[in-house]
Amino acid sequence: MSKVAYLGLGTMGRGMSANLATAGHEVTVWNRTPRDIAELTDMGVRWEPDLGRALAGADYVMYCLSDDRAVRDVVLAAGGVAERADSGSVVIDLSTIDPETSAEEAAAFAARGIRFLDAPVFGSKGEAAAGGLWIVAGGDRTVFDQALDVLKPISETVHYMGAGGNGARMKLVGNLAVAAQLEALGESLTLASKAGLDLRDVLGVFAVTDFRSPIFDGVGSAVLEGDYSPSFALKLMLKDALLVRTFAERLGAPVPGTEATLGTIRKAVDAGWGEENASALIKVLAA
Ligand code: NA7
Repeated sequence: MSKVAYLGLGTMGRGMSANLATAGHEVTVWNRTPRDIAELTDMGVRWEPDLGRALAGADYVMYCLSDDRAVRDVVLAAGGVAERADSGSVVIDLSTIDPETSAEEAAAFAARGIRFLDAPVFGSKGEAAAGGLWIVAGGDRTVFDQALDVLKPISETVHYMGAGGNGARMKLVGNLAVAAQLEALGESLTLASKAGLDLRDVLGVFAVTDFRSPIFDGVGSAVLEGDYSPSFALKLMLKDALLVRTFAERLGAPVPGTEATLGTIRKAVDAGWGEENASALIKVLAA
């Protein structure tokens, strides 16, 4: 079993660190802000307030931080992970960030001979807690194969996408599809409601047809109950839609649907729903 330094105890980090400990790894967690980790200490997770001490002697350094800014602060800034991780560690970034930031990380670690994978995850709070995430990883194949020891305990599937950066690229490709589905669900339910259809019947049809989707099932029923408690915060979906747009612009790929969804997300965030679940964008369409 390995020694894991796990950085970032947000929604995703709590579930991931718990599952790593449950799998038998020796997990030390660090977070910028002190957190109550009583439920994790029961599983053997150790809290370390000092980043340098958390990194010392780790076989793996893993983190799932909010955004590019967080990765810059924790990893790339002076005194960050790229400077202080042990040269023998394997570093795994599970955050959803710009592939260009991921490339900066890869270069910073390569300069010190440290092995690095970009390995963002699909799934949100429930999948993180259940060890059922879907990981998309880029980097050296040998490093990937070795890292399965710590990737499997947190995931249902682990996909090797090829060269470094391809995990970050795949994640944005997938997030385009997630945002499109939420926009489609919101528009469909609003249209159905205005047409006088029973929305439970509508979801019943959505659940069995050839356009069915777990997102329509899970989010659809929560929306009917007015439940927007965050599994994946709307403010993070705004971050992701902006990343998709920048990524697509660089490549000259048209994303008019994402552009429209971005408008919906912005209105929802401006309405004060950024801390709610990403599905809160549907409230804009229903208004
Ligand atoms: P959360 O629950 O918002 O957690 C974010 C984590 O990132 C949390 O540990 C934060 O620490 C940390 N963070 C955020 N900004 C910073 C900075 N500037 N410096 C240090 N640490 C920071 O997000 P999720 O767990 O839902 O999502 C994480 C990623 O997975 C994200 O990319 C999603 O798109 C997918 P804090 O507690 O605020 O000190």
